[in-house]
Amino acid sequence: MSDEFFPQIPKIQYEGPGSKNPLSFKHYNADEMVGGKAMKDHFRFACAYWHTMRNGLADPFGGPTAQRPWDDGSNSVENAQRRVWAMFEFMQKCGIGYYCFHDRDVAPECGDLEKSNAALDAVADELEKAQNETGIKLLWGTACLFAHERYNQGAATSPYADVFAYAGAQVKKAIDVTHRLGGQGYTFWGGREGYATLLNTDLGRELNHLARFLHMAVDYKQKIGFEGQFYIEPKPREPSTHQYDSDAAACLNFLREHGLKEHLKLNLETNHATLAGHSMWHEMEVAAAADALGSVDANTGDELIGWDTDQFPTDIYLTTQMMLVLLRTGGFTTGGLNFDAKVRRESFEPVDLFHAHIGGMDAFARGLKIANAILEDGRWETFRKQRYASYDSGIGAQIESGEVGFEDLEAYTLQNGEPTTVSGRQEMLENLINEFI
Ligand code: XUL
Ligand code: CO
Repeated sequence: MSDEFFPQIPKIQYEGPGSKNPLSFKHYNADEMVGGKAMKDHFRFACAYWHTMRNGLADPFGGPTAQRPWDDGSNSVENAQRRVWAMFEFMQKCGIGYYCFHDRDVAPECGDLEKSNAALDAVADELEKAQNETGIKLLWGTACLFAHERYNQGAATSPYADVFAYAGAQVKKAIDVTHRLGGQGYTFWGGREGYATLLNTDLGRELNHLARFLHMAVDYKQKIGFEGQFYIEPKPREPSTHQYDSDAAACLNFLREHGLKEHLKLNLETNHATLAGHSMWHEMEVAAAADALGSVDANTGDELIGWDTDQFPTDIYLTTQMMLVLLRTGGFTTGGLNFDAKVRRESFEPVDLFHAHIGGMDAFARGLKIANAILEDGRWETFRKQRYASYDSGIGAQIESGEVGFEDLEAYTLQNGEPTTVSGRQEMLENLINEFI
């Protein structure tokens, strides 16, 4: 294993809850079996290239602070290629098996598309070598359709057809590179696919353009035989005032309306759920109910700050809730837990990247163990099942199977009289969950 970029830092080991070593896992133990599956296979942890390698930690009030000694700050292909090895050394030392990238995180944008594509190919050569040497895999790739000034009014929803065309060409290349690197998925996050004001916006036309774009992507994927899963990532606002993929329900509606449902699953991000006024638990249940829970961008927001702070997840209630959904739905197939998260601007040293990822992985390990214990205990699941038991037989079963209509319900109720209900027992259930935390 290379020791060039983080020479002071050893490979992070599991030392158990009693360890006082901050550079160790207290709960995440990759090969430990929980509920019949190794921890690492439950989570499929991934590292986000854009935050870990490319985020200088600027905020709206001040410039970058991050110390990244391997990065000479230039836009050269050589610098981009060196970064690949820093990223892979970091992931190896953390024991993270997957990564995710945007085309423009890994390679520079070089003036024209041909040159940018050549730079991307040159960095992809290096990524391929690093993948082969380390066994680390690509969870998903994506294209940055929001940073360059051409995308100032969107990409697929830009009012300018030439911008749409440029975005299509860029995504074609990003899918090619993802395919070449054996990517298990490809994510569409509509960075500026929305509007700043309705005064200048033809909303219906923009939505149709977005659907055309995704259909083109599906056609291309099928043409080249890329078998990775496509994801769409909801987010309600920021940078736009309103983004069309505003939450899980809006995405599902859009996909169904445009005949795309079978081709895309959802990549849900915790901080985006918060911005949409939902809990992550809610978003995951919505996706799971539609059989569209694909992958997760694991982070958290600061509820006292109104923007996407992309912090590392450390809240055990959050990770427990997320793992309850994942365990109940059978877990990830193509997806995983991608730490779409950045260290604070104050945490500018390279070692902080380790503390952050260790904390996130340990928080999920605890969430997994707690969620598994809750499910094995069975009282919670039994309560929820029991609450709906009136639909298991009699009139309830007839309602679910579609055998009865309003006239039957009228006849039934005239005979049955006033229904009885029992308490929802919220407080009892809150106490039950706390037994395991
Ligand atoms: C932005 C965000 C993106 C996507 C990938 O808020 O989450 O990084 O995950 O484009
Ligand atoms: Co994200």
